[in-house]
Amino acid sequence: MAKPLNFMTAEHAASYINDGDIVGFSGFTAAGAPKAIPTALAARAKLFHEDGQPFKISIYTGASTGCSLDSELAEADAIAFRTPYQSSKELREAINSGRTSYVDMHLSHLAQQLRYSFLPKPKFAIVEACDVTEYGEIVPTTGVGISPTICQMADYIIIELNHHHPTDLRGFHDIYIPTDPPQRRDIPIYKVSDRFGSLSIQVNPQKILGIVETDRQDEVSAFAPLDEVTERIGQNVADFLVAEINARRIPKQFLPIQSGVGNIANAVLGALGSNPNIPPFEMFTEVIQDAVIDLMEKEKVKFASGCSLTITPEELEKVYSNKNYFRNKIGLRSQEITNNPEVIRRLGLITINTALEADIYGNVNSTHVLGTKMMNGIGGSGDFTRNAYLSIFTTPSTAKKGDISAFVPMVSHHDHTEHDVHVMITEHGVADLRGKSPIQRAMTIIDKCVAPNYRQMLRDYVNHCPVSHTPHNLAACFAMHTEFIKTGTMKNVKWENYM
Ligand code: 0RQ
Repeated sequence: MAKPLNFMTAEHAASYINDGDIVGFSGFTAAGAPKAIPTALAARAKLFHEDGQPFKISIYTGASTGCSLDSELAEADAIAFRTPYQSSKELREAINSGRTSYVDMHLSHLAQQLRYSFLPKPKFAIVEACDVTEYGEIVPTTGVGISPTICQMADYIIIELNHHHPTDLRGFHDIYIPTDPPQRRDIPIYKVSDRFGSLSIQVNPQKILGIVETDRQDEVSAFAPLDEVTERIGQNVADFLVAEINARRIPKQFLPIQSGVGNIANAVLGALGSNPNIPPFEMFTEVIQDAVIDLMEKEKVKFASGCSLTITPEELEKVYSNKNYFRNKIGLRSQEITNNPEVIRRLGLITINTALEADIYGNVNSTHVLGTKMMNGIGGSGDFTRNAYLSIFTTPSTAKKGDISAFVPMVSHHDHTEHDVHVMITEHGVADLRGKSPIQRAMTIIDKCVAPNYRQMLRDYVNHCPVSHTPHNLAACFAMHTEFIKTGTMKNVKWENYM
């Protein structure tokens, strides 16, 4: 039965939410994340705190969000619990100081784990939409994330109807919630561009508590210009993939690409796009970022399936001024589908993600600085890497002006294991780890990827270790980390002090 739309202010909407409530928000990255209600909620939390009263909520989202959500609520000390991913400085601080409990999850897992009751269900779903009807039809904006599932599970839904996004964004989305086991069937995506879901999220209109009208652009920031290191990494990835096509390990028509977010991913896409030996390709990815739109205009990217259009306002303007062209080239789906292992394995993805730190045997840490401090989270990198046709990790060979080597004897936290990582690429070169034993992987990584001034140090580590399948000295394997904590640099490690 239809329910008339009940318009209200953001403050009024926020007033329904109380200390201890669980709220699921739409969006994936800053794209499609609510803005007005979280800001009003942060103000509400501050008022409670000034009055000496507790006010903290639990938050589920697709991934990271914009600053109005994670940063403002973290600043107001209003987040008790957060999952599955974040990238906000303020929230990172709250997590690492123990004020916010954080569960770092594979992004494909969250929606189904909510439906399985592995986590408590959200009381509220706050969802940004470009259109909503009195019959409960919600058309998301630029990010889908976990919106279909939180709308299904929440007791109440509040809509931020954002007029910045045209209502004819309808047609970009492909919404589908898989049936849960034991009834689950295959997800019928056999080509990247296959669509099989609905154009909107259908909910019981009685659950829609209210509509808050806004006109705000997504809080997506621009990329830093390419520097020499990111450019070299991009080039090395492109050259490696061309060599793989020539060696016929990648079919000549190429395979779909997944690439992470950030400056390196942008450089990699730029390099793939400008390389004449890489044929026009498709993307089956999470985040569709600026470079993808440029490559679509040049007909180098034929189709992109993703969870969000995380693009700067200038790029979004291009899409909106040519919607009919882009509607046939972009499919926005929930992260349960974009990151689905079944589909990733079937389509044969080339996955390209970034390591924070890697070890000489090919294990990757994407999340924890010095093994303890959370940076962002694993995001979708695990979903894609484990199921890839060909998994690549990129990283600059050093951080903090060379005082940190990205390559160490043993990673201080494990996100992606040696079993999943096929290729490692830095500005210095490409370490192809396929079919290599641990010691062969170590020698390849040291020779091809490690910064020249750390190569002998890492060779010495291996040579000082007792012969074994994976040579390690447990007293010394974190010496580079320990030395950095003590002295501010990894450059002067002396193994004899540790072994
Ligand atoms: O810190 O800015 O204070 O100097 O870490 O490093 O090189 O700017 O790299 O922004 O591309 O992020 C892995 C975090 C890389 C990201 C990670 C310091 C370094 C700097 C950031 P400063 P860079 P990026 C799909 C895929 C996981 C999720 C994922 C990430 C800061 O790519 O979160 O892949 N990935 N999702 O100085 C200590 C080291 C360090 C170090 C770098 N070894 N030790 N600090 N830094 N290496 C997307 C989604 O899932 C949504």
